[in-house]
Amino acid sequence: MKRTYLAVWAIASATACGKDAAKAEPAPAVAPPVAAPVAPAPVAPLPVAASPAAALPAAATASQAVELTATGEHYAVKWQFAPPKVGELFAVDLTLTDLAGKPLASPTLKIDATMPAHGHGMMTDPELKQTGPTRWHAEGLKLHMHGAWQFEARVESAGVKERLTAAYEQAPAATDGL
Ligand SMILES: [Cu+2]
Repeated sequence: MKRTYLAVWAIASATACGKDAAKAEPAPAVAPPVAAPVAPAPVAPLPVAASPAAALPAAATASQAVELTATGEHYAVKWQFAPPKVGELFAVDLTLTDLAGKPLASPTLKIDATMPAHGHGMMTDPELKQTGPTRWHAEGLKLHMHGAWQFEARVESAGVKERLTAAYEQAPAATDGL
């Protein structure tokens, strides 16, 4: 009895496989139309890149954003952020271009903030994401002391490295000095 059932199952699965295989063959004929929707896909990144840029002016006007610029020999970096409070996490938006304002070829960007007079950096490790051809967004920065900070961007594109810095004076917290 068991053998009979096994045989039936075997035939059933063979038939099923055969049908699937038969269905799979006409599929290539359907494939060309599938390839067509793939072509428009590369267009999608453009609207995506445009939306963060479009969102920026609203955010900037909403909170009187600080804007720091650093121009080097090869690159220009702009930092924009709402004025942070001492010890509170904040986010920054960055714009990175060449000196003509154009996007870099496959750039890598790393950021940091330090207090050169004290020889220390931040106590957090910000998360940086590229959001457009010239745009980055970072979360998780924290200036844990008031005083002279230096925002640092390390850029590399096509083998050309540059470190760009911009000074920022962190205001004391309202409770400092009490
Ligand atoms: Cu310090």
